[in-house]
Amino acid sequence: ARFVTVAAGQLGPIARTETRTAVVARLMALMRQAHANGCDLIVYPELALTTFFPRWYFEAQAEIDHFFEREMPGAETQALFDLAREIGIGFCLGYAELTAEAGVAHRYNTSILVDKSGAIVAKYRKVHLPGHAEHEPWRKFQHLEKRYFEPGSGFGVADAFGGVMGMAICNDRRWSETYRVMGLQGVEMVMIGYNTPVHNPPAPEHDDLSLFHNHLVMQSGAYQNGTFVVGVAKAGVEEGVDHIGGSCIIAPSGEIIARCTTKGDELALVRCDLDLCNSYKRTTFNFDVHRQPRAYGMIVER
Ligand code: ING
Repeated sequence: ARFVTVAAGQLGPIARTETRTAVVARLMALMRQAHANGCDLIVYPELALTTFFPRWYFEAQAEIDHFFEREMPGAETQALFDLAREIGIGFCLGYAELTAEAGVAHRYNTSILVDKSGAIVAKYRKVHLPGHAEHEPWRKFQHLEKRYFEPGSGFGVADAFGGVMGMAICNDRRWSETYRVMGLQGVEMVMIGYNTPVHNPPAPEHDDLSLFHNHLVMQSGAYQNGTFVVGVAKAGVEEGVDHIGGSCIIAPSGEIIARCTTKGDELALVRCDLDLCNSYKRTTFNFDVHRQPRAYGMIVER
């Protein structure tokens, strides 16, 4: 057995005016509770330090950049890293990353994995940016991720917590390729934060199915790749927009083995035996024995 006791650290709404310091205090409270319950690792939502700002159209880049982190850890987030190291727990954190590459500014919807020593052992930048790039006033609220972020380059895995760990962010979880690319790298636990409005303006007829679709895609991703999946919501009515909860921990069987039932700050936790992945990776989803890549070419054509 290779046990990793993991917590889904679900967050309720973050107000636009809420300071990073106040949010970090909420994250630290969940981290302490997770540690008190024997957790090795806590997974936080996507963009966990601020309100989900892509719901608004901003003209001024300076106003947009208020929501971004220029360094990680920074002044307000250092306390979270210090607590993690002090009590010996790792974490996965989503945030808006502003970085300079060869003197050019780049902005990503980012997630990092931090180990029990407080070291960043993996960084992932969201590949599937949903929504739209221009202001669309017909919508009750905007979804301007295509405007505010650049897409990341791909899905990697990291050796940490005694297993093979992977990350994805929100809309990524709806695309089967997300899990398969990590599955081909032997992933045993995929950590996915999300901010998902109940209402999807382009397809309101899907609204009643938003929780079902949330679980459907993560359960299938888990089963089809023999991996645990941890899905963690920023939930509740945030600046007037209702977001689903449904944070959960899913076994390689595809079964939901723990879930949150509120739409506030809440923990769900499971002692996961990563060896259970082999029951699927060595049989039904033994890729080397059963996959037929020569038949799949269309998937990677432009
Ligand atoms: N949010 C939503 C998500 O993929 C969405 C956007 C909702 C797309 C419903 C399609 C349908 O969960 C983010 N942040 O990706």
